[in-house]
Amino acid sequence: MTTRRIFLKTSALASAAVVVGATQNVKSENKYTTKMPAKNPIVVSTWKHGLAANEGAWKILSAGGKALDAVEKGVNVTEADFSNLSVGLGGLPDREGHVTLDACIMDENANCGSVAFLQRIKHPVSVARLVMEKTPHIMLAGNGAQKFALENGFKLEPKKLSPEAEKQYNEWLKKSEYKPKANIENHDTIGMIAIDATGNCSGSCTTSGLAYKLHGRVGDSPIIGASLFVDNEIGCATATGVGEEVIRMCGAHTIVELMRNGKSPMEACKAAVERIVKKSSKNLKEIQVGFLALNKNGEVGAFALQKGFNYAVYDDSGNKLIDADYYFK
Ligand code: SD4
Repeated sequence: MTTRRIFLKTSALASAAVVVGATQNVKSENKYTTKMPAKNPIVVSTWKHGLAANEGAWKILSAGGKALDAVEKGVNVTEADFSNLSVGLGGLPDREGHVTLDACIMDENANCGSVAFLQRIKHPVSVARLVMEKTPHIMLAGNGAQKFALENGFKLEPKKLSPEAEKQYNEWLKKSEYKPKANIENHDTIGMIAIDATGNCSGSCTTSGLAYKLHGRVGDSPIIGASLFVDNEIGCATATGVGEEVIRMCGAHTIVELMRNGKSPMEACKAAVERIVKKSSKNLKEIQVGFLALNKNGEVGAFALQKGFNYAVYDDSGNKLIDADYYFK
């Protein structure tokens, strides 16, 4: 009995030491890392359009609202922007001219929901939230996801490309060459992760996916553990870029596990990119993958394969866009 008690006491001390060690291990000196004391709320999201999305999320967070509501309403801003070429119905289509949407959401209790290959619905992330809240499932795809959305009050939007998407698609059709260009046509998925005033984490991700993909292709964005992962004890991570590379190494989940083992968000994102470089047999010089992570201390980190990835951070000092460090210099 006594031995068991001593054991429990020492293991409690040991885990406390690990937690302290993890905190001390966070290095914030790199110019690409945002230095922040433990504070919340905070919301961070991928790419420049993250600035507007963060505004939507901050309205909720600054009023004491839940991280889950913030990450849904925040990315709804991007989904509703018909001029955005890679999120929502204004996105570039697949090679047959269809816009097909992927999205997911995850909360502090590991509840999660997702939709894949969803067509003609304006807010896929909100459908994903309903999958999480109203069904015994996590993922719905294609016609079934659309049927579920319509049954739950979502409207079927017209089947039409945005003027800019149509123009670019018609241009693409002349050669019909499938070659994703880093940071240009394919890399603007929004992933958003947040901590609310009570210290709870949640995340969301939503996209029209890679432009000119095969009809039926689903990327990482609706896959929990690939584009998004939340562990309320540790923090959260999200991904953008060529989804095949992210799925292969369970990107967001890998990053959260690396943070659990003591890495700072920046170190974890960097290690995940290095793992892609080590394991992938593809020509990575021509594609982009970007990771973004937030730990429970409110520290943010990001890392990408190529120059050009940026992310927006909103905390009580305001909303700012930051360039991520990258692998191929
Ligand atoms: C996908 N990860 O469908 C998405 C695309 C993306 O920024 O992130 N674009 O593979």
